[in-house]
Amino acid sequence: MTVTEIIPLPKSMEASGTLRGLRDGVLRVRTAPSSMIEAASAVSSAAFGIVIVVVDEDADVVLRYDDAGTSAPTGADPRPADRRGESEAYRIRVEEDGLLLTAASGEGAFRGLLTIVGAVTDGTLPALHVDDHPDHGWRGLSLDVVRRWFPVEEVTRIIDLLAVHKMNVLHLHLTDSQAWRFEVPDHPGVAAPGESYSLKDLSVLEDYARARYVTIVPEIDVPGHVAASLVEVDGIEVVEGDHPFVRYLTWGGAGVAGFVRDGFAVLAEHFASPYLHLGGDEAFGAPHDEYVRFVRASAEVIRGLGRTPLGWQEAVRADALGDRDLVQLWIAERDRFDLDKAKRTFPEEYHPLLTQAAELFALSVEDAALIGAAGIPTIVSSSDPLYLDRRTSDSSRDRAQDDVWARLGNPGYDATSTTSVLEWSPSTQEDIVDAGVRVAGIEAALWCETVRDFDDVATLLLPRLALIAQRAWDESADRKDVIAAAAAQASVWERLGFESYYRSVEVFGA
Ligand code: TNX
Repeated sequence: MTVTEIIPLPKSMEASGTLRGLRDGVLRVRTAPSSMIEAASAVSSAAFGIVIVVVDEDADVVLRYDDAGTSAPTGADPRPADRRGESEAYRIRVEEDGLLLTAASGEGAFRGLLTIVGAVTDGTLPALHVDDHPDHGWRGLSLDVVRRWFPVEEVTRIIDLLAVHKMNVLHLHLTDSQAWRFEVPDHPGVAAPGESYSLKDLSVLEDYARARYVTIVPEIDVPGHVAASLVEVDGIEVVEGDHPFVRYLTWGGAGVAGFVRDGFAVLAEHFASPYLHLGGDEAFGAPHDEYVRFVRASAEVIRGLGRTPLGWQEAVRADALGDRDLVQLWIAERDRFDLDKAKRTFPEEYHPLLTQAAELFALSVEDAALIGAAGIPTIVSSSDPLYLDRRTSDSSRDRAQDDVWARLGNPGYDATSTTSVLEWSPSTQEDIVDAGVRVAGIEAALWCETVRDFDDVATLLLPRLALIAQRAWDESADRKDVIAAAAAQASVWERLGFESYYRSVEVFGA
């Protein structure tokens, strides 16, 4: 019997027949009661319809892990630099009449339990023999909650999906030109009315994610990407560039430094993440010295809060990040700015902005070398193939869905096939290899300029996110097995509320 219905596929997994049937769809685990089991049960019921309970005898699974019953999840520290996933390692063996799951930590035990419930077939537990741990300690998704508003309930659904696919970072892009999405108490006018997270919401999200070993890494995107969101907000000075769409902040601007400090302080208070993201991308129009000053000052604010700064790749040009910080590489070679194409894609009124963008993007060619030379641990988010707002080039087996790309997805990117990520890894990306970049992890990104509803979210996310989860966990898995495992997840995605996943012919067949 082969089990192929889990994604990411474990590093090593064999199933020698069936072990026993689950009684009443419940998985009985012998271990000390802990909040880890409660969270694993919540994810398992939502995704697989299997409840996990703690029993004293006659268990299906005997669970041993170092901090059994004592430590609550700390919020997975997706510790990046050079640390592989030791703390997430787990193994499964057949023993007496049940399975023995051993793990180095609650986190590893959580991953192992999800492997077990994922492997249950027709209510029957297979005789599993598994040795598993991830290649990358940071396996993330960046979610743009600005261009489209995501209520708390939708974010928690996405957190469950991440947990099922053993991903451990949800990067929340909380501010952008269109809106500011969280409450900052001293600046009451800033948060978008009715469509922003209250302080309580932030805590709800943090607790939910943390229980599931997902770290929320929150971002304030400054000094660019502030076009409309901060204009006319209680005394925050926004500089108007030489085009109406070009606006940016300067550190010396009235009210700016205090506001940015207050914003990061709120995030530090509500999120346990060791990392806070300062944005720093596409600061169109900002003079270089102002940009440098801003990024350095923001990084200092974050350090002052006892956290580690992380910025988009442009931030490296400010010489503000070092080998104890993190940087996020996103501009893939094939997406380097094509001014002529952009001018054809966007209306004339945007052209002056596009020219400024082209100048800034021209600098991106050097970023990987700067990052490599500075030894900054790097989260790889290459727009090709990790940007999920890219349209897919393969068709859907559901004819009606074929038309979706007429409106969904970023028109500036060339389409690529759903499974192209299976041919990609940071170790095949030339600029990373040539510059000797220290890879700290992998993060997909969902930008939402064209997203209307949650069905659109599902279409863009899946099945690609599952394939990315596999690459981040173990890139040596066999391509055919990975595709089969992804196809077998459809019922899980439906249960979790992602019914509109893309029926890619490459994954589901014609
Ligand atoms: C670039 S990625 C952006 C986003 C857009 C995205 C569209 C990044 C750091 N900035 O603001 O939404 O492209 O794919």
